[in-house]
Amino acid sequence: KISAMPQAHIHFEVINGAGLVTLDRPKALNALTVEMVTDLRQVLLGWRDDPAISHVVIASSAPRAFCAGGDIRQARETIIANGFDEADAFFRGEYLVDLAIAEFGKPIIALCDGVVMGGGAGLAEHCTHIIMSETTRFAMPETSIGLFPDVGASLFLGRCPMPVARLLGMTGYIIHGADCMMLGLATSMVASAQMAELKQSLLDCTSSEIDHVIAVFKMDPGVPALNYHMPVIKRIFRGDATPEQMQERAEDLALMRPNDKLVSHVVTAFATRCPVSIKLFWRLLQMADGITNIGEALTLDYHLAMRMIRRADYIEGVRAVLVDRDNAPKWSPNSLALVDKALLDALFDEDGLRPLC
Ligand code: QUE
Repeated sequence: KISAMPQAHIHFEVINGAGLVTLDRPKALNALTVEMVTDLRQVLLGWRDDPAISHVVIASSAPRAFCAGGDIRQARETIIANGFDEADAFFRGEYLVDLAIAEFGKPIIALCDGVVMGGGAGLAEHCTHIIMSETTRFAMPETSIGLFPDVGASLFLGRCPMPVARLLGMTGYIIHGADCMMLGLATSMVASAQMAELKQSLLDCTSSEIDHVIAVFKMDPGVPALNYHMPVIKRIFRGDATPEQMQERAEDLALMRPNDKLVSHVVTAFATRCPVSIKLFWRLLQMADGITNIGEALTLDYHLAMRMIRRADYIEGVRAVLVDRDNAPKWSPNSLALVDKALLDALFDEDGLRPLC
């Protein structure tokens, strides 16, 4: 019924005993609307309790993108037009889908060709099988729009080495499939040209055959580019330095290594991304050891998101990146040093924390 709706941006099929989810909003790189996440959760809850469904495949109709994130432009517009209720519901809906994936109880396989960013990483990272390819571009870019890496990133980035987690979450650095394999953010690599055939084989197999099917298609991920950069990543992000000190370390390194693309990315990120977002995620990673399950992680994300979308930085960040595309946001406060402990304490204050479900 849902997939028969005109213009639906997500489709559901049952093929043999397997469920197939197809993200189909290619012009927006499958950015998730409130309708898409609501439908996806309803279908997953039904399939979870349906003994005829043995496993699920989540794929995209377009090889360019698995999913670029949540439709934060739509969320911004509903805030401006109607206040915060719809935006709160959108973020809650997105996190409830992530929870439904994490708690599905049967294998869920994400076929992650192309862009896997923000909310797209949320869909993929809670699956039991995360298949990437040589075209995969993975990132958590939210610090550029006044938000923060959410969708359970305190868990899946929290499992990465701390300097790498900080690089990815605080600066939105883009990594590839081989890097994701090294970091445990992907479980297998398959050539992009083979992805359609893999999908068909996964729909034709039983759940006990999944690992064998993937093994037949898998390719050598190759050398992760991040390996080469690791000494510099550690020099900038290791230890108990403050974000201001990390920014200073990056600027010092840039003088000695003017052609190092990673260092210049980090310098630019600290200079241009939302200072509150950067410090919030730095604090969230400090807490990550104490966050032990996905429900806790997503409840905290929901709480933080409701606080963050009420700040002017969110409206301004989405304006600069997705609406006017001038990439010149005016943040308030506009430097890391001005984001003091009291400001962060207020964002994390658990008074008024509403459980996700
Ligand atoms: C940070 C984000 C997102 C982003 C850019 C950021 C995000 C998202 C999109 C996006 C991309 C292409 C589209 C679209 C949205 O961009 O979550 O509608 O066509 O969905 O810097 O978090």
